Order: sequence, then structure tokens, then C-alpha cells
Amino acid sequence: MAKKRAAKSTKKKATKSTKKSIPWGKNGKALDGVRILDFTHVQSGPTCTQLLGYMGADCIKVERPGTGDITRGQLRDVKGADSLYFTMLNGNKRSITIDSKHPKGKEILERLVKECDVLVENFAPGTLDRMGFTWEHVHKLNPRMIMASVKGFGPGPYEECKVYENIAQCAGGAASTTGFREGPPVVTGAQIGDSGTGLHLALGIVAALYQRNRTGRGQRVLCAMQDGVLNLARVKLRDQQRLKHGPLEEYSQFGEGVPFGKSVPRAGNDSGGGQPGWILKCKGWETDPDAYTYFITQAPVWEHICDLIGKPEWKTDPDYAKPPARLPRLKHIFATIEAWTMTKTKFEVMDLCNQHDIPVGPILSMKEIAEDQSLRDTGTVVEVDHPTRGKYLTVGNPIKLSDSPCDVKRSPLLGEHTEEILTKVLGYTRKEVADIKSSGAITPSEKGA
Ligand code: CAO
Repeated sequence: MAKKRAAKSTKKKATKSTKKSIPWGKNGKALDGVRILDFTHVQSGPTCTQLLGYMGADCIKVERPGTGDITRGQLRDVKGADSLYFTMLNGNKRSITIDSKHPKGKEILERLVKECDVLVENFAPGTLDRMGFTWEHVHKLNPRMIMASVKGFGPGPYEECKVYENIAQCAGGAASTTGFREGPPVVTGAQIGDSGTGLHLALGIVAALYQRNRTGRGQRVLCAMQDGVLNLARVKLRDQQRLKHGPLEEYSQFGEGVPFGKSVPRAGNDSGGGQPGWILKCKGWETDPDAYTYFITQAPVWEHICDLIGKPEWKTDPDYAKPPARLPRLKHIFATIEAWTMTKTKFEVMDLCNQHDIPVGPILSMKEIAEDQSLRDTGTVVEVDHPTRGKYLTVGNPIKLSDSPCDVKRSPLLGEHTEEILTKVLGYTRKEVADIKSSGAITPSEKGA
């Protein structure tokens, strides 16, 4: 059935897309007609399916009766309402409760497998197999099904391990290369292990959907969090190899005369690219923890920098005029620039530098981001209304498609769409739904197990 529906919708879309009269953004969404069996929880999997939902896929989130996704109740700020942890990761989805260990629950899940195009899951290794949904079984039920998984590690010594965000950051090389040389490894606030891997998985899914157009069959898509983090930390693996050929001259430790060891060191706020940069204090730093700017001494605008900070003599001084001469003096150069930035607010620095194409960026606090009108205007920060918690902010689709605008919808309540999915998607009759209800397959068991 999934095959028929997909073929029909592709044909429909092809006819429609030839109609030039349909204005941009009015011809449906990029993933219209794609139905996702969203068996994800916590963060990595939900990030992936939310993105697919933003692009038009119908995401049917399967949750355990009674409790649902564990994050509904984690880090709660409003008593009795779904947490922001949950609501900000599960927009544009429908929720159905199914006890996957109940025989009737298994039957409903099997019917969903037949009706959906993609199964996305991020259970602990082996969990889905124990539920009876091995790849072989899923593929047999629906050969067109794409089965996409996030796991902590790929095949190898750690493949059975459970993994959370920070473990992935550590195992993927991010933590050992983040922080200051003198201090311990540091994890970053950006969720590169969870959300980063969800993003990778979403790409794998759309690629598999595209290939299915040609082959007619589904496939497995696996993203290991360690791999996802390493992909984002690939510049550090680059530097590891460069170390064999001498010191990393763009790291400030080179200028400070500190020898390099065998592995890529933590680089503090060094820019990591070929253009040296650092975080500098701005006016008000004594009381405002975010009164800082990132400042890049990009070579093509060096002369403008010298003029702006009141050091015109550096333009011709052989110790400062050319990038290689500056490398051993970066600490002094940034201290001098900082003496100037400390006389301006971070926004004044931004204004003044941008007049000369000098790349700088204010360190924005989350408060400033939440209040930023331009991010609201582009739909990157969106306010949605929720029946039990009221209005909340979420992050909309960071990927902007010119013909597939994103309408951000609130997250579903637990089991909000159970009946709708059972009847409209799976074709159960009212009588059958009543029987399912009394079987305990979609409601919490009386024993509270
Ligand atoms: N009905 C009945 N049971 C259900 C169910 C449902 N609808 N949904 C889940 N369950 C059960 C599972 O069957 C499993 O039971 P068993 O252990 O008896 O098989 C149980 O819930 C727990 O699932 P889990 O093992 O995936 O979850 P956990 O809380 O123990 O571990 C996590 C969480 C995230 C560490 C683990 O899922 C994991 O490693 N996932 C892969 C990597 C990942 O995505 N990590 C990022 C998480 S976001 O920070």
C-alpha cells in the first residue's frame, strides 16, 4: 500500500510541478507524501524526525502508553505540562500510544510498518530486535521501508553501549580538542552528538528515499553518534596529521613557544582556520558575562584593522605587516586589539568593523537570541501555542527551502492522535478501536507497569 500511495503521490507531484501558475511556496512541501514511523525518543532521533516534519513528512510518533517519551517529564518548568525539552524536539508530529510489548500493540505496529515509508529509531542497541522488529522482519513486511537508526557507536568493540550526548562528544574527538590547554577537556553546549547526528540521519533518509525512486526498495541507514561528532571535528583530524610535519603555527601556543605533544591540543578560542581569531572583551565585560566579541585578523583587511585600532605603523612594520610575521606575536596583537574593543560595546565593534569588512561577531546570549527580531522574521525562532503550557519558543527549520516553506506546529499531547491514526491511517473500525482500547495495547496497564 505504501508503494501505491508513494507512486500515486509522485505522479501527482510531477503533474503539479509542471504547472507554472502555482506560485512559489504554494505547491505543497518537499516531503509531502512521505510517512514516518517515528519510534524515536530523547533528543537525537526526535531532532531528525522534527526536521523531516518541518519539510512536510507526516511523522507518527509512537510512544509508550502512560509515560511517553521520557523527556515529556524531564526538566519540567510548568507543573503538569510537557517540558520544553520535549516540546522543542517534537513539533510537526502526531502522537500515538502503543505498548510495543503487547501482542495487539505489535499487530498495530506491523500495520504501521506497512503504511509508512521510513522507520526512525534510536533505542539502545538490541531494543528494537527484542521487540521483534528486526531489519529482516521489517523488510519482509514492507520491502520499500527505509529503516533509520541512531546508535552511539558503529560496529566494533563499543557497539552494544548506550550513549548520551556528552559521551559522543568525548568519543568523537570534540572534547579532547575543546577548552584551554591548561585545563581539562570541555564539552560544548551545542548538541553536536544528539542534534548533530539527527541531522546526519535526516540526510541519510532523504538520500535513501531518493535511491528508492530508482530501485524500488528500502535500505538501512545508520548514523553512529561517534561518527557524526568526528565528521564535525574533522578539522582536528586534519591537524593531527599535520602535526607529523611540524608545529601548528596558527595555534597560539606556537607563538607562545609552548611545544606540541603527540596529539592535537586544546586550542582555546583560536580560530582553527587559516585566519587567526580570538574572543576579546568589550565595554561592560566586568558585569556582563557576554560582553565579548570574536575578532578575526583576516589578512586582506589587516590594514583597516591597524587604522581602526590606532596602530597605522603596523601596516609597514616588518614584524606585523605580513601574516607569517604576525603568527608568533598573536598574543600581543590580540591584547592590543582588545584594548580598543574594551572601549566599545560588542555591537559598536560589529558596526565599526563591518564598515571595513573586518569579520567580527558579538557573543550573543540566549536572552539576546530569544529576543532577536531578525531570527523571528526568518522563522528560525518561532513562538507556538500549546494547550497545556501556553506559548513557548522553539527553533524552526534552519534549512530554508524556497518552494517548501515551513509551518512550525506545536508538539502533540501524549496519544493525541491515537484514534485518528488507528482509524484514518490503519483503517480500524470504531468497534475494533474499542476492542484495542480494552485490550490494554494503547493504554497504560492497570498494574502501572
Ligand atoms: N512500549 C513498550 N516498551 C517500550 C516502548 C513502547 N512503546 N518504547 C520503548 N520501550 C521499552 C524498550 O523496549 C526498552 O525495553 P527493554 O530494555 O526491556 O528492551 C525500554 O523501553 C528502554 O528503551 P532504551 O533501552 O532505548 O532506553 P534507555 O532509557 O535504557 O536508554 C538511551 C536510553 C538514549 C541511552 C538509549 O536508547 C541509546 O543508547 N540510544 C541510542 C543512542 C542515542 O540515541 N543516544 C542519544 C539519546 S539523546 O541524548
